[in-house]
Amino acid sequence: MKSRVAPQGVAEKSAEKSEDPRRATPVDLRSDTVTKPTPEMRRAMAEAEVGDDVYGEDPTINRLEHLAAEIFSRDAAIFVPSGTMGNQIAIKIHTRPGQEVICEERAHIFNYEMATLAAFSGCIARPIPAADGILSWAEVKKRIRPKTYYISQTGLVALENTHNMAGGTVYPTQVANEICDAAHEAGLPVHLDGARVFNAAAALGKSVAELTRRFDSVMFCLSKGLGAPVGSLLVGSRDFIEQARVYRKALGGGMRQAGILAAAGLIALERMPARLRDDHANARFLADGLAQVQGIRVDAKKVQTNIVVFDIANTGMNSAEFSRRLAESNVLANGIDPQTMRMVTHMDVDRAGCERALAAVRAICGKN
Ligand code: TLP
Repeated sequence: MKSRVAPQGVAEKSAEKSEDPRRATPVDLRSDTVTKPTPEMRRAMAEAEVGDDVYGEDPTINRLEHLAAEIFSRDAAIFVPSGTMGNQIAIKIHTRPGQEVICEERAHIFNYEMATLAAFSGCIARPIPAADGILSWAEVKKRIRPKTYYISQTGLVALENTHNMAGGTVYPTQVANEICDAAHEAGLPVHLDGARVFNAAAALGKSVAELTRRFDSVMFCLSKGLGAPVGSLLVGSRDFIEQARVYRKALGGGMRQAGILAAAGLIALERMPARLRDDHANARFLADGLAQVQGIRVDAKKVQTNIVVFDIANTGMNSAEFSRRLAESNVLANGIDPQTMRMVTHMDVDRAGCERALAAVRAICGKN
């Protein structure tokens, strides 16, 4: 493989018929973070009105924050450079050092945020295993620590919707609402890692406001399925967002003429939610195809959004080998453990790209 990076316009180019897959344009299914800004985004970035956002003077950032607050029916929002920073600022605000954060055991905040909840907030995670990554109040309740002075105390419940490593699974709104209401009754705030909450909304045919109304704070990403090059937002009450400004600065996330980024973010937020169903249909197409391949186990019916997680234990390959052999056909996908692979669809992979990915999988699994 010459390059690990997908060039711009993969979607159009992958449709071109190529005789030799080793010379074809990469089909990059490693993540929906790999998308390149659209020409419209690039134009908007070049022409963005900017100012110093640490002084609150960047008009494009201000527009993006207002739009995000409006879409989520909240008081306020703050632009942050990454989903990780948004989640960790929220954890910092909601907790005190020495507390526990309840989350599902495959949660991003627990596994992929460099233990920042310990390093920055002084907390530990209280992870709970849950089928398809979807917690219930009954399970959460059991992990809330008794209010005894010599027992570490629960400070926060954090959910993830869609749940990335469980395969892009979606919280039924009622289940999430029940957790929020009951946690509040128990005196606990609830944060949503909604990196892909627009995918959840598209899958359920509901608005993100409806899905997230009962959460105390929500982080969502512009740079995943929505296709922006950089950025996430944290939304919540005015007081919460004022505190978030302090911690964003403390973490080095106070950017200056960041309107250049927000300009692409505005296009992501205004235009891209409407096309997420295409990614979901492509993911289901991939899952249906993968389910037919000998040695692969995947329940295609569970693929609701843009992520396909599948078991390769019976292919005789581990995930490193599987990825390496796919890459020889210019199909990129990563393992999440030695026997599990993940493929993520996005705006730079079209149906023809998915067909190519399936053909490459069939070829390495010895079936055509
Ligand atoms: N997820 C990335 C990797 O870090 C695993 C990916 O390729 O899917 N919450 C969730 C649910 C996420 O999936 C991610 C990124 C984040 C937070 C963090 O976002 P960034 O990468 O912007 O810090």
